[in-house]
Amino acid sequence: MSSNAFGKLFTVTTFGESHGPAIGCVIDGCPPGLAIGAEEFRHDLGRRATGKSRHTSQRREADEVEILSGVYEGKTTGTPIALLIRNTDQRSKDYGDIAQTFRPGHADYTYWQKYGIRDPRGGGRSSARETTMRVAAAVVAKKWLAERYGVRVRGHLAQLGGIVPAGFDWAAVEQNPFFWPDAAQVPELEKYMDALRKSGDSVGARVTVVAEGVPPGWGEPIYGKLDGDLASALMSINAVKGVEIGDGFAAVAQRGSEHRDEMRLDGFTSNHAGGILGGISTGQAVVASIALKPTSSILIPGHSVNLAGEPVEVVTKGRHDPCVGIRATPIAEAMMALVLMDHALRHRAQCGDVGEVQPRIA
Ligand code: EPS
Repeated sequence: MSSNAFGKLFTVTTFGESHGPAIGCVIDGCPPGLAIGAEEFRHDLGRRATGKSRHTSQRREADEVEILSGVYEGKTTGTPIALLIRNTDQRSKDYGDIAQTFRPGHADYTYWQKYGIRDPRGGGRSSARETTMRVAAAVVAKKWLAERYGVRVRGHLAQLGGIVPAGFDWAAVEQNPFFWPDAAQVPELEKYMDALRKSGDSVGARVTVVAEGVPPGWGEPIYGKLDGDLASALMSINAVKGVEIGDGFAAVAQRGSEHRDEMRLDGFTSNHAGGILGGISTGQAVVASIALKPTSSILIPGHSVNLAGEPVEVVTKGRHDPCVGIRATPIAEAMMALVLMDHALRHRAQCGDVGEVQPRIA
């Protein structure tokens, strides 16, 4: 099995390598009649792209989407939607040394062990470049979810290294290159990132993603749980080492009386569950967080071995992200939207006739 596809009714298959001629995806199962144009991909792809600030990789890709199929006269036809983005700013000579060795903490080693061959240029298939197509596919999912159900998916950086938001304002998130919810802290983040870059090191981050407007009932027991599928989708993002739904690991230290979300007819009084109970949405906001590791492509020398089996010291040069979490907010949103879209269609297929059941918590 190769596992480059996911989803059951709304499926997304991605293909391509970081330094190959192009990357792309095929979306299958999209309902017909959704208006979509190539220009609609620009906003989210721009939010995710490299080179937008000095704090990310300086590779400059146009990330212009070509719609190859599945759309006729501006509307989806129900047939597979193929999207293509051509790579234009590869600098493969940066990877000359890496071709002969393995970056400590990178998939270089595990791809080699698995396949016995690898495309080292730009990290090949293991590169975060692949996430471009997840974000592109999710533009379709986000639009359908918003139009059909009023669902809104948005995210923010929730921790950068040791720094946590002092305040919270959704309006601030799109106004700075970090997706940070407290505008007053942006100078502190810039100073931190400048010093980090100068040191040649990298740092981890936490991203939180929230979907509002999800109706109750999406998700399936037992092996198709909404939180299970979300965890799998979010964990599939490059560099993710942890996923939390709602209170996540904080639940370990909580009492039942604290953790439960009490119910009144006019609403739940809290949302420790992150909008999911028994693998099925409650109608509250679906909330998930991811932990992203510090990137392994750093200038600090580290011990490794080369293809000849000799000990070597590795220093990774090139245009790398000192904190990949800075660009991960649109990617986390994308995976949340793709999972929700799949579950919306799955719920409609089996339980579309059930309708609204009373009592419903507002
Ligand atoms: C990446 C390494 C860099 C990043 C790349 C992700 O690639 P390169 O060395 O070719 O510049 O620029 O990110 C993107 C190109 C992108 O679009 O996200 C890695 O190792 O994951």
